[in-house]
Amino acid sequence: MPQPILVSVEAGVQIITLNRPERLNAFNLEMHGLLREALARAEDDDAIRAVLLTGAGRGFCAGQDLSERDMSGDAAFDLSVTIGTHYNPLVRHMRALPKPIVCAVNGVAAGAGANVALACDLVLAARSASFIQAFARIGLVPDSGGTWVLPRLAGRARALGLALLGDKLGAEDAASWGLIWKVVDDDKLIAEAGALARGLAAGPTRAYGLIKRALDASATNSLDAQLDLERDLQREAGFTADYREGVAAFVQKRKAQFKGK
Ligand code: T3D
Repeated sequence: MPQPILVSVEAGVQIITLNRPERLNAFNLEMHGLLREALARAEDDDAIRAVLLTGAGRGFCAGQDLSERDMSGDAAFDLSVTIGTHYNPLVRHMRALPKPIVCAVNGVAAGAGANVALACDLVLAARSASFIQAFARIGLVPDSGGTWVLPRLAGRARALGLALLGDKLGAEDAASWGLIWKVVDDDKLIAEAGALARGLAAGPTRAYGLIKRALDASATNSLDAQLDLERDLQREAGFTADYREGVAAFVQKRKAQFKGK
């Protein structure tokens, strides 16, 4: 049986490919487990300094594998179990990972698949890709952080439109609405996302982790609290070898050689 995710490491980038193309890479339990392991390795292994997430085949990810939900009997599903055990820890881990995650959305991203993509740090989408908050189509509520991230990125009106209607949002609109970083021609997506991830993997990893923390905290902090946090994080950044290298390289008019320390 093919592995439901493929993981490799190249030039400091951990490449994770969701690999159930015949199901548009929908999440099953095995995929959740392997993804969790991959992210744990990305966190622990100093040789990994960025993550690139993408999908095999024509889709990025169609969310929960609905064929795992057998509706033939009367049994009720307590969906808080999978959300609490798999999706929430996944999104929390991605947001808290102290290394940047680039997402290459190669095709349709639906349901939790859309919101997992939006939980990444730099999202590139192929021009033909799309995002669908498919939940209401099957009587559910957006999960995996969708109700948090959508109004913050796109505003309430657009978030409600996406969530209530479950319409397909094309990559160009997703970019112009501020949901993603940029749109790339289909045949250039992987090369461009890979180059971006390799650039990040050669960057000041500790500072990147602190930047993620600062921006995530800003969603709930007052300006006062955020200023204090920036002071504390800058203190931490100022103690890194990469800060010393960055300033030395600037003064010596050369390219910085960051080590991620
Ligand atoms: O249950 C819980 O634990 C709660 C958690 C919920 C999180 C969620 O993500 S809920 C939302 C689940 N996802 C969806 O509702 C999306 C379902 N898929 C679609 O609406 C469509 O497939 C797409 C709009 C994404 C793409 O449409 P299209 O026409 O390009 O492709 P298709 O023909 O529908 O799909 C291709 C194949 O993938 C097809 O299989 P087949 O007929 O060729 O054997 C289809 O059944 C399969 N597939 C697509 N999505 C899923 C799926 N199989 C299982 N689960 C899926 N989510």
